[in-house]
Amino acid sequence: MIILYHPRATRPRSRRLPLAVLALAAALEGKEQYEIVDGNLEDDPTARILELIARHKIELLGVSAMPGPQMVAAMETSREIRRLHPHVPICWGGYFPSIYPDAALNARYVDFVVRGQGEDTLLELLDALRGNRSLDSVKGLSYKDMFGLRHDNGERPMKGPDEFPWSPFHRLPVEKYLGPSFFGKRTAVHHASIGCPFNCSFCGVHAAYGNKEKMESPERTVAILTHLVECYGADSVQFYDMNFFLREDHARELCDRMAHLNLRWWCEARVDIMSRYSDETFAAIKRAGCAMIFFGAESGSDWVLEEMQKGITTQQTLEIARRTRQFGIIPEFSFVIGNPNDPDRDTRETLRFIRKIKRINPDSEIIIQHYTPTPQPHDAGGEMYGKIEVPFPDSPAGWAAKEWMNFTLRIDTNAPWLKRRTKKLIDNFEIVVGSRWPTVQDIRAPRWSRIFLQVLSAWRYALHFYNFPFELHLANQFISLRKPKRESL
Ligand code: B12
Repeated sequence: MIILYHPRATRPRSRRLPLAVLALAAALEGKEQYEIVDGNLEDDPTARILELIARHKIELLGVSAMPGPQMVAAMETSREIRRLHPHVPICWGGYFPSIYPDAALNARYVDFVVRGQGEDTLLELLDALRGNRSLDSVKGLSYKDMFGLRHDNGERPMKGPDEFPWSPFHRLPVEKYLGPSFFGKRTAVHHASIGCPFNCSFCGVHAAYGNKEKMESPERTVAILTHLVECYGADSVQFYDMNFFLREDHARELCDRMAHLNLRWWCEARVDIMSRYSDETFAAIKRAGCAMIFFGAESGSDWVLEEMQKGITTQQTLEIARRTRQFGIIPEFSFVIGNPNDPDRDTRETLRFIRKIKRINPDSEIIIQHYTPTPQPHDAGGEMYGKIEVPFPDSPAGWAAKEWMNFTLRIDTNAPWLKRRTKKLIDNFEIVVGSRWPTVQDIRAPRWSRIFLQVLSAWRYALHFYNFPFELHLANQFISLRKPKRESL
């Protein structure tokens, strides 16, 4: 038997379908005996894995790990399984080992690392473990041999979603994953493409997947959504693709095909691409049920956008703020502030820019994060923005330390180029703007709590006075609004 383990990554109320292990399960379905263990669902996933080991012969424990608390949970379980059952081979896949394969393989409890897309690599690894092929013929695999020597096989070319079978939803209690959200009572998730063709210098997708994007056909996306609606009563969906809209003709076709499902939905898109879309396409997107679009606006400085190879302009972001308002779609703008070259100027300009966005479209949701360096792949020159060198930890345990967890979660990167004063300004502005315009996405927050935060913060925002927002910290502690995009534990 093969165990596919998805360690806990979020609070139970934010639990969503574990797409990574579902994609792997699709590759195994009908061919292999396997079991999914989801830490977002089970109280004690390690105990559940131990129970499976006691009852079956386990050929492989496949562990999915994103950087952050999910990696910590992956580490703790893998360590325990290795201690109690040293003969069970353990393979890590997902964003953490794809971006930091060295750190993952340095752990005694990780035998194999799958980099990037995992379906075919997993099948070939199983073949190799059964002696039907050699390990070094498995593309996308890194491993330690019996002498402890490290091998990194070549990259695996990426395949499009249509080349793989559907997720075997019946292997999970889907109803437990369709929780209420701002978008509906039963919100599903779907990934309708894989990868991203852009080279933004701070993004982990490029580092894990290279710079290609392959899209699912509109027919298949709509067939899967129909299944989620008809079999499980989904009334809303969040698309997790990096770029849900890459081509206008594809966007039109998809929206026209899905409109009859009456779903309310959220997706991620780029301001440069969407600012070129016609009014008819915007209207079709709205008609199809789109309620909110996440945009990586990143900075209010064009020189920073250029340096980080983002490929968008501040003018395009303002244009999107205006057009989303015109069509009644809420834009969610994310910023990564405090870049290495001139963080003070970048911060000043970006805070001013956010205020401008709010004037154009007060409904805009604002997400503020600290610029966090991510290793860049060799094909992008391997150099990080600002030519900085970061002493990344060389083991999962190193990454689990508090300072690196804060780094990963973009709470405090401890960046040597960022003065504490500038960091404070970013954090203070975040709390002021987040109180002045509390997110609409926290559906549990009562109306009075939003009004209270708005009243309390109004004078600060009006006077541009962000220093020492003690009262807002206190109020936010009690009200504790959900932080979109920071849904980890
Ligand atoms: C969904 C999601 C979340 C959800 C997770 C929901 C859940 N189900 O638990 C939530 C909202 C909780 C979340 C939180 C965070 N996330 Co997140 N998230 C994503 C997102 C949007 C989609 C991931 C996904 O489902 N992909 C679809 C599946 C099919 O693809 P996949 O995961 O890559 O899996 C494939 C391969 O990796 C491989 N694989 C994966 N696991 C395994 C295991 C084995 C054994 C094998 C063989 C192969 C394998 O095979 C799979 C199929 O091909 C990605 C961005 C993106 N679009 O990819 C960011 C992303 C992964 N997140 C990221 C980050 C930073 C975070 C946070 C740290 C954010 C924060 N500031 O708090 C937290 C940390 C979470 C944690 N607790 O550890 C970054 C990671 C890169 C980086 N820079 O570190 C990403 C890439 C976003 C970005 N552009 O930067 N996230």
